[in-house]
Amino acid sequence: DGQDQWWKSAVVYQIYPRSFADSNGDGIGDLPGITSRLDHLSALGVDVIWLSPVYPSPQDDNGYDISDYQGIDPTFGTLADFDELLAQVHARGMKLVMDLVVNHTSDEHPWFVESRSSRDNPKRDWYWWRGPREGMAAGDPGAEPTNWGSFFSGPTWELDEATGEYYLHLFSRKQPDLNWENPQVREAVHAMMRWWLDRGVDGFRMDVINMISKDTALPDGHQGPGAHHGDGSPHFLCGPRIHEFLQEMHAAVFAGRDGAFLTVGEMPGVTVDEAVLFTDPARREVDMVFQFEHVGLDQGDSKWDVRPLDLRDLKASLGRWQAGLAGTGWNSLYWNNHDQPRIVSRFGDDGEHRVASATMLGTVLHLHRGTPYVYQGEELGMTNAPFASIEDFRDIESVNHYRAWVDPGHQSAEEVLAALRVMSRDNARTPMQWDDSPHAGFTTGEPWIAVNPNHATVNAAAAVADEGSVFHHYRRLIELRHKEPAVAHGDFHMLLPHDERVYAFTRRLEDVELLVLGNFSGEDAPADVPDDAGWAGAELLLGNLPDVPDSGPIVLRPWEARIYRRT
Ligand code: ISL
Ligand code: CA
Repeated sequence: DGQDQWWKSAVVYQIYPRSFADSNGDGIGDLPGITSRLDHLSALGVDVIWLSPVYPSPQDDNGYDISDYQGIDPTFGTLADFDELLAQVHARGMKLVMDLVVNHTSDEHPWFVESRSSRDNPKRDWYWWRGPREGMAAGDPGAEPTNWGSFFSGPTWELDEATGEYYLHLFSRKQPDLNWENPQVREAVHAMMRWWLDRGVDGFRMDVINMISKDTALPDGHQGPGAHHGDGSPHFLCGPRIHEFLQEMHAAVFAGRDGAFLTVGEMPGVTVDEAVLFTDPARREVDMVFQFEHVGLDQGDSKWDVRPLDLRDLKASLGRWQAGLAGTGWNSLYWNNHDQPRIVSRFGDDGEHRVASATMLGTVLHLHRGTPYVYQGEELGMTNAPFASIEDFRDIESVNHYRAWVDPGHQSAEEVLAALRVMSRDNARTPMQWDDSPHAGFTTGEPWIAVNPNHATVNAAAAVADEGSVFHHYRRLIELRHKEPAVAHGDFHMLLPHDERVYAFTRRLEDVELLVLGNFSGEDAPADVPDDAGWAGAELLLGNLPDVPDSGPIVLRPWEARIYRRT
């Protein structure tokens, strides 16, 4: 029944190295900085660390543009620093998972430098090169081979003047897409993965891995009225050979290797049905996927079209994923990562009810069926950043979006800034708040991006010293997953799908039943679940507010969460 799969009762902690801890005062986090802070993670109790990219990189997209897969960027340290970090992680009984970014490389990777050097270079076919659209000349407006828009604004094609052809880049122009149709590309990636496993790493988080198989005909995408570009995603998301490529990777990299590994595929736009296929253990593709449906519910046509969350949509979405992967497959659970705004600012209340709402959100998430991911600072209830002007932003996505909309006058600077303040990825990338000292204990130098001024009160030192903090609540949630098998392995049953304020569900494993309740509002809310008075007398495993009455009916206070257990 899958209980042998160790990652089902594990919790993963994501480190964004640039913003975690700086050891040498250059204002940028690094590997020795991480090593120096591992006791924080041991105290929290996490099982696995996922490290965002630390490889040599021009840092156009903060390391998601890799120029050497088998090294460490000098900004972050050396391979010796890496080996030391890995040894220290293992010494604490944790595992380390690397970020695998192989949909694209940097344009400064030697493979691409060769590929662009001439049309008949042996590596030409390692990337997607195409001539201009039929009947047009290279460089003509609209001559790009397809009408696709890049994730980071502008077209997905860049003209290489020297050879007169365009190359494909779904992300920035410094992130050319690898051509996975070419078997040499696949073999090179597999060899690189084996090299890291030989070094001792425990698995991979696979960046946009459902984009590696494209429709080789490269058709145009649908272009709505007023849109600057077409939507190419139907032609590159979960493309025709994606399952073949992942099965081949598993066979070439993991099969027959001793060890307990974790693989997670980051898959924007993946459907429940596709996710079942990706995570069916019998198919040997990946252990779990990262899906994005629930973090798109407060967005309209684009992520910059910000809308309020309707809690019923969140329950419908997460509930559908729980049901869809109940029999076969496995969920990842997350509110935050380095691409998402802070959850307490997004679905909670980062003012008066910061601690209550952060702990409620953590409770609801961690009690779903799946492997929870904690993003650095989430365990402190870190909030979005008070960015004043575009000069405060660093993220290529945010800066490009601003230029693409404000410069030509499509929107005012204030309109664009209002959306950036809510949705920009930089909200997640402000430095980790270790203490209340001037740069939050992150660096002794000038931080590469501003520290959130609320570090005076929101910081790890204060949280660890306070039993009522977000940190200790997350620690208890992680401990609960380790101790109570129903959390990892129980069935999931959603309650109150139409309630606009209360999130409620049960988990059941054999004769153990858990009831999980969360109030997503700043008002008292009755939890109108079947037998609530009976539940009120059951064992309260964990709550986020003091003085919980032990008789019903159950009325949740603002942002209150409770977990009951009965047999
Ligand atoms: O945040 C996004 C833009 O709105 C997402 O579309 C994001 O780009 C997507 O989830 C893929 O993310 C991953 O690949 C990107 C990188 O910029 C992200 O940081 C990474 O998590 C390209 O490598
Ligand atoms: Ca540094």
